[in-house]
Amino acid sequence: MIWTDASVPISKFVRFRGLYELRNRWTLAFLISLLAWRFRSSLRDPAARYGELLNRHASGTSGCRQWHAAAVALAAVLIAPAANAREFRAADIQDENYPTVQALRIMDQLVTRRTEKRHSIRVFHSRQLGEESQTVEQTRVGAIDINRINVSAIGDAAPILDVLALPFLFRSADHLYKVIDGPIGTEILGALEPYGFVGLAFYDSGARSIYTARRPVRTVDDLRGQRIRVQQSVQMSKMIRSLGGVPLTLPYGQIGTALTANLIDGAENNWPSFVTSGHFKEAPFYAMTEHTMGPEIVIMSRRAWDELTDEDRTIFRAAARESSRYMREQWLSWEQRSRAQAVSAGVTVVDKIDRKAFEAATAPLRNAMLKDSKFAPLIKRIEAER
Ligand code: GTR
Repeated sequence: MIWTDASVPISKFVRFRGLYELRNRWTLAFLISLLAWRFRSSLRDPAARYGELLNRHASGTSGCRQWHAAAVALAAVLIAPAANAREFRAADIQDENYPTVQALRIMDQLVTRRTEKRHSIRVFHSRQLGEESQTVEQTRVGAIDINRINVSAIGDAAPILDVLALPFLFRSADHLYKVIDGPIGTEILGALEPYGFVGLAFYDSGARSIYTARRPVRTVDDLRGQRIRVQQSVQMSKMIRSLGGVPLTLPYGQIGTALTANLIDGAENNWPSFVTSGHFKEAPFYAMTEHTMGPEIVIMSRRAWDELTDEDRTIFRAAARESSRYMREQWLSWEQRSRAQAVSAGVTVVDKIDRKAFEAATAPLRNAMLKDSKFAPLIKRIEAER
């Protein structure tokens, strides 16, 4: 389906915003007529005005003060929107046409339209603002306003997100959607403030699988000793170790070179990342381990959030959520197309995998997290979701 602006439902707050603007315009009109009236009456009869001013001064209600107050109020009305108006910087390490980047652009369109161009979002893709480990930090300190990032890549900074990236937590895409679209998802988004972020929405990321350069992975044993690149994430490193592999933390942008230079034997990712990054050319064995379905998340820096009015916050949140619907419409066909492209380029897909064996080997990660009283109830609620 093609996403058009027209297909975005006009929500109540847009109508409310219209009223608010109208009210502002009436205030402005009132203040201007007040000033005009004062100006005209002083022109009409300067002597009488002078006498009136003296009287008012004596009675403590100076006309000058009224003039001043009116002028200040007018300036406030005129200047306030301009001072708030702002271009927000959004980071996404994926390429220009990747669905997450397109979704951020949709978010920009919605924000721009609904704030009547007071705010907009400039999307920096392809690691223009750095790799994810850097953009997380920059978002925390407020140098980046919005960040689209994978939950694993921010899990060290906001451990609650590691729950969503636990191996074999989700039984299916539907299970994942139920969780992230429902109250649990809203709760997790709302729980990021203590870590310095504001969660706006989740985007799809499909399932991640392991791909290798020299020998295919069919069983857990096949991973023994293979050097597998992982995101900057303690949990992902532990996961590869639990499977007998050797985890190597590398930025996304360096995987291609590391594969070519034989510094790593493989990596793990979803179909669209495997293909758009070109890794399929260096690592032609894709094993459908589907070990995690950790989604992408759109976060905002606390600093940028604090600058927004309540009304604008509602606009940003709704825009992020609506852009995620767009993203989901794209995702399935992106997965299918990417897989087809890889296969036609000669990639071997290992889809007969004993996933139970992978699940058993990685179970200690889940069990360790279950011992943490902060996360145990959340994990159990996610698992119980039907
Ligand atoms: C992708 C994800 C990126 C990044 C990357 C990686 O699936 O969209 O945000 O985390 O994986 O493996 O570094």
